[in-house]
Amino acid sequence: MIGRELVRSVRVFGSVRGWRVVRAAWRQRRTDAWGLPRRGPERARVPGPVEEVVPGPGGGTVRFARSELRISVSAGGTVFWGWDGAGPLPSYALAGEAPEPDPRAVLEPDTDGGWRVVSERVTVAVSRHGAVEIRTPGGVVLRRDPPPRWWEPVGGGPARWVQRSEVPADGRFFGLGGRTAGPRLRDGTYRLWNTAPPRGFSPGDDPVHITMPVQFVVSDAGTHLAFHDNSWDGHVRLTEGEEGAGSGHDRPGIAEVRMSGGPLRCWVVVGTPARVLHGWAALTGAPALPPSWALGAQHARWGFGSEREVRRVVDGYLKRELPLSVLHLDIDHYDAHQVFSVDRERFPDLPGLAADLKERGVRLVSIVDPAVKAEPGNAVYDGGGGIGAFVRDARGDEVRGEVWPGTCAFPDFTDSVVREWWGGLYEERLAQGFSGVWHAMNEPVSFAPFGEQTLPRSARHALDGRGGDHREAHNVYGLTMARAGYDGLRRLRPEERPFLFSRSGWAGMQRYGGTWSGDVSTGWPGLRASLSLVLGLGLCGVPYSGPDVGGFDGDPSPELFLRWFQLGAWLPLFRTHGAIDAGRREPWEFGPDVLEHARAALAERERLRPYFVTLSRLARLTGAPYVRPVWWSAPEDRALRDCEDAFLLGDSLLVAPVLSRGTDRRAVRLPRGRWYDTATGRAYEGPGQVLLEAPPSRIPVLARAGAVIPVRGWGDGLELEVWAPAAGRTGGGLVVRDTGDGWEPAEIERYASRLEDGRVVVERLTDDGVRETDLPVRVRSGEV
Ligand code: MIG
Repeated sequence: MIGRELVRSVRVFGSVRGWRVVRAAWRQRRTDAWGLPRRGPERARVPGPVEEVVPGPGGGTVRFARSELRISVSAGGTVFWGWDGAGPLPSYALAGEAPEPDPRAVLEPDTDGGWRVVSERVTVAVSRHGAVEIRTPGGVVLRRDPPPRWWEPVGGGPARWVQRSEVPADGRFFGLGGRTAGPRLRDGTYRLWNTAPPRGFSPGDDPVHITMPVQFVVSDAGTHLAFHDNSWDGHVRLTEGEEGAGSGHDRPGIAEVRMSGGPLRCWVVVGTPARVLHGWAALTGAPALPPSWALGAQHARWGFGSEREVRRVVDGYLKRELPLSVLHLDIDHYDAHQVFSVDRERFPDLPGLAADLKERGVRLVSIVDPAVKAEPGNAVYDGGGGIGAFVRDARGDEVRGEVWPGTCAFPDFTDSVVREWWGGLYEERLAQGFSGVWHAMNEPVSFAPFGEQTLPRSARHALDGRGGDHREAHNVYGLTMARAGYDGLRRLRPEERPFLFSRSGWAGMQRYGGTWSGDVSTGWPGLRASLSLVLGLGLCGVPYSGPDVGGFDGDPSPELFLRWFQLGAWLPLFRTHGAIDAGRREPWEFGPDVLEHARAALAERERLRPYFVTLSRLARLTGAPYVRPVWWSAPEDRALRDCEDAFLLGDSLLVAPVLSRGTDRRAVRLPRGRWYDTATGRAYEGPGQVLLEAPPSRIPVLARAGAVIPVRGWGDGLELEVWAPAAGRTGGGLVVRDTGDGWEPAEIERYASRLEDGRVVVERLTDDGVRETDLPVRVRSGEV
């Protein structure tokens, strides 16, 4: 087995590198054999019977014979519980301190010798053996966790644990970070270990770059999010429930979380989807607000190879009058693949190029990989070495890996001193004229033909003063690198909001920026996977993401490219990308028809830029993702929970991309209410399914009756597009105007629409009442 892998790796990485990566893989194995304790005999433990209860803020502590459970319900209704005395901190997920406990929430006796905490939004009940139930104020059970179980190594060391949870039989699971086979997570086991698949990935490849122990559960009884705050390697096994299973009894849905170490603690947020995301953002941080230019069209490629080629591509867009907002430079613009360097032969004057492009409305963004070539004389390596920045093994030697530059060292971003040093290095990127950064390879990756393509598990990390190893630090590597980059950019260029997106990450990563699909493979399944990732990440609090339009590898057919482009145009990060040996990704390379249809998609994206600006602001203010599952505002509609091929963009639009070949019409499942096909103006009534035309020129997009949508109108001015409310109904929409790329606070404007004698009227709602709008209004639907 290993033999065959070896031969393949030599072929894949080329012979010199091939043997080097083989050596690296052996080295990793040896490091771990030495640095990790062997698994010896273990002792199992359960909490045992309740013995004592100590009231505390927001709840208190319930002592069992062999463990204790801390419970605290916050003023906003967010629940925390932690076993073995675990509290909310330290945590890489939380934005700051734990939320204030609800002063009125106290532990009180429940039936059967148990205890409960009753608060306005949620009740937590603890049985006398340590089962925990989350109930709605009406008493309906949203989640029931039987007592957990630990396995402790007899010789000491981290305990493994398992926590089962039961959810209502009709419940559906979502989330767990970015999953390729979602958004609805079918029965199966999902690993919690950020992983770069060795080749491009497709639906079902699991795990990929961003895993999170975040479950989003939708059921008739209500919606909730459960977060096991623990970054160790683990698995979540999901089994959907069944109503009336067996002798007419419901079989609950089951989520079983198994962790290889780390605290057993959990946050639960309940309420409508909007409320859950709001609570989640309050806990883990508001999403970073991308600069406005990052909401425009973006083009990337691994292997532009030279300034000339960059100019050729940008000219290609501009001379065809195709809008382009951002161009990305990949690792091939580095000097010999070394981060924070430039190949001056191919890019002799990057600042000049950047200034030129900026003048033409195109920003430059740079890839930043974490691995640093371990070679004295390399300035970054020398600088990092001087402060002990690089990850070491258990013997104290710097850990080495193989990445693009060759033999590399890895900064330990779980050390605040290292973060500060690394953030300072972005000064070089800014001096080269870059406007933003794109983090990759930060799972982190170290090439290896066998074993895992990452650091040894025994590698030591600072973990911000606590000390620990890669088993705990691995999943937060990308998150802490993002923090370093974001904080660095803020310090270095305080007047402009940082633009950063990161391939790997963890719960809370939205504080520093967004993400993208990673190397999604070119093909119809990859197209589907890319939508799944965006939806799942949005429900985990990361609203800004998008795929490699066209797929990462190979050559998309013109049809596939076009359908990917048409999907991408409606996603927050709209970026074409491809590997160094992949085919073209410029819209004009696929023939005149594709070019015309791509032009239409680009034009529509530009027209909707004010709506995207509004959605980005709302995401920051409320935690709601721009891209939402169709059940977002109607989670009680069960058919919607199973609809995975369409999404809501904000409150107003429903987008139904074409995800399969040879399609010119498709079924679209509508939430309740009236919806207009934006292309034909025809009205449809939901709930239910309709068949819509999806010619090559466009994908179906529907507008909610009554919607008021900010768009770019005549002369690029802001304009309100309004879709007539259904008779007897009203509508509305929110608008946040673009205040540029700085930190100016923005105001939410509220608009209402109604019918008056069959005429559509739009008004602005303010604190002092209703006002006429000062914005031009365009009514888009004649059907009333
Ligand atoms: O091993 O930098 O996901 O976007 O083009 C592949 C080269 C390395 C992976 C990134 C991809 C990027 C590529 N990188």
